[in-house]
Amino acid sequence: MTNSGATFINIGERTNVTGSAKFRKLIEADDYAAAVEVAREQVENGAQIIDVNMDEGLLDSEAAMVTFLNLIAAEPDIARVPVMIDSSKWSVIEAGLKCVQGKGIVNSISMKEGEEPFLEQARKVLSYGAAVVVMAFDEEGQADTAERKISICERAYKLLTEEVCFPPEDIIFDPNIFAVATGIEEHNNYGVDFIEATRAIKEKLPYVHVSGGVSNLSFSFRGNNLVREAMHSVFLYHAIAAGMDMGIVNAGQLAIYEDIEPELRTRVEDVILNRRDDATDRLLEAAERFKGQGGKRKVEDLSWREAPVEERITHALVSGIATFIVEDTEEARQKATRPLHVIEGPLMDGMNVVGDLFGSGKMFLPQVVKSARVMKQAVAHLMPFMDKEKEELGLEGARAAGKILLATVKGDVHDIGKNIVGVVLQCNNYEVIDLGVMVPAQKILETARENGVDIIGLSGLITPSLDEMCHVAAEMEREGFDIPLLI
Ligand code: B12
Repeated sequence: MTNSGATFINIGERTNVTGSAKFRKLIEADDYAAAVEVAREQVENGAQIIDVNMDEGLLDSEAAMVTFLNLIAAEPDIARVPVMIDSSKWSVIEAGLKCVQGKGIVNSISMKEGEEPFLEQARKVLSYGAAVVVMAFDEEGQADTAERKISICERAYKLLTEEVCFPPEDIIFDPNIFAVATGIEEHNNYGVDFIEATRAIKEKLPYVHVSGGVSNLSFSFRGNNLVREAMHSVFLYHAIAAGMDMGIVNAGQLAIYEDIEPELRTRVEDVILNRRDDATDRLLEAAERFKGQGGKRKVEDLSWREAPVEERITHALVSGIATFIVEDTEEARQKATRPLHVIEGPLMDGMNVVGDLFGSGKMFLPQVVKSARVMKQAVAHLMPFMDKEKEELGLEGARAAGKILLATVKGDVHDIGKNIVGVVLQCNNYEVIDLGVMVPAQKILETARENGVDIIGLSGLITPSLDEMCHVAAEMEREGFDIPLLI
């Protein structure tokens, strides 16, 4: 079974006291208001699950877990994503399970202490209705080879589904991502072991998911963010293709696969796929040269500014760089006959590149969130020019050509296209009522009736939205609407 980048789920790792010094200090200082902001920022930047870990010796971890979970439950922007309750202490997990809203995920249980405690914990997780991360860990220790990872997961699957009746779709296996390029020969195959185990687990164990903590992989390159980001992206590219469904990642720290300097990418790939004996040495040598270029690299390397404006716009969208987007959009506008042509031309072309990279696993959701923000800035710059054009055409103040209701259907958050359609319609003298995103059918129909609209226009880009659109159409028919539906 294969996966694509677009369905990969990013688990935010910043609300973890063991992984983030900033978050730890906030919790230790009892500054929960600021700690909640860390969670919000994670979600805004594309995390679809947040991992919460309070395992710190000096903390009352149970109390901290409960306080934090209760606080984020009261924040709609954060509470819309599931929480992964992460602890090595069962008492902390259970404290979290008692107060988490919606369906939680326990991270993690394993057969480290044998089958009985494993089954007992699994029964409790099930009684709380949560999903569970199962580490590939047994009485002998953590699984390192592909064979051991697969056999432990098979054993755990059998126990969970047969002894506990645990729903297999709620099982998330973590087959352990270990550090590669450590200089120890036995570690060289760790990347391949994870990828191969993932492939086998997804083939052999129906309905389960596979996850992992990605930053472990690049542990040997601490301090060299450029190399670490490249390693994470290359690894995810291959692991996702093998069926990895989700991962704990630092959403802000992922390189775009295609953007990685080709020599570095080859050397990283040699290490991750264990393609040559001297792979580690060659990466270490390259890492020295690439050292210090991490993080700020994309902003500092301005060679892309020399390219024609259309390419610059694509680059800005793909890399999520907002710095020059207004300037570039303006340049493109001056070249174009109509402001709308900038949207239909370079901006749409750029978003299509983003879509292709996203679809093929070479770009990840947090990066697409940034692209969407850049796109919105560009469109916002063009808006006043489109209004002006309307004025010049003498449409301002004229009687509206018609009233149209626009909405992105329930379950779908994509709104860039809908907003553009709204702008175009307004430019053509339609009065537009825009209900935003995730709009239920009933709200659409009520608003349409109250406002006596002439047309309903629905937007939505994910496959389930088609069904939702059919549902709206059926409801329109049932309620006796006879106006056109535009999709
Ligand atoms: C940007 C983007 C996002 C952003 C959206 C930000 C925002 N505020 O809109 C974010 C990062 C949030 C996002 C999230 C997701 N996305 Co997305 N996303 C995209 C991307 C890259 C570009 C979409 C876009 O804005 N294009 C530019 C606009 C201008 O074009 P457009 O939307 O097609 O609109 C034009 C026409 O369609 C038409 N139109 C649009 N609406 C209407 C309405 C009417 C009435 C009319 C007449 C015309 C019309 O006119 C517009 C102008 O020409 C596409 C890939 C792609 N190439 O489409 C994936 C894509 C749509 N996303 C995809 C997926 C899978 C997701 C996620 C499920 C990922 C995830 N794992 O969580 C989530 C979905 C969350 C949800 N529940 O909706 C898939 C959908 C696959 C599928 N078949 O289901 C795509 C196709 C990527 C891919 N190749 O796999 N995404």
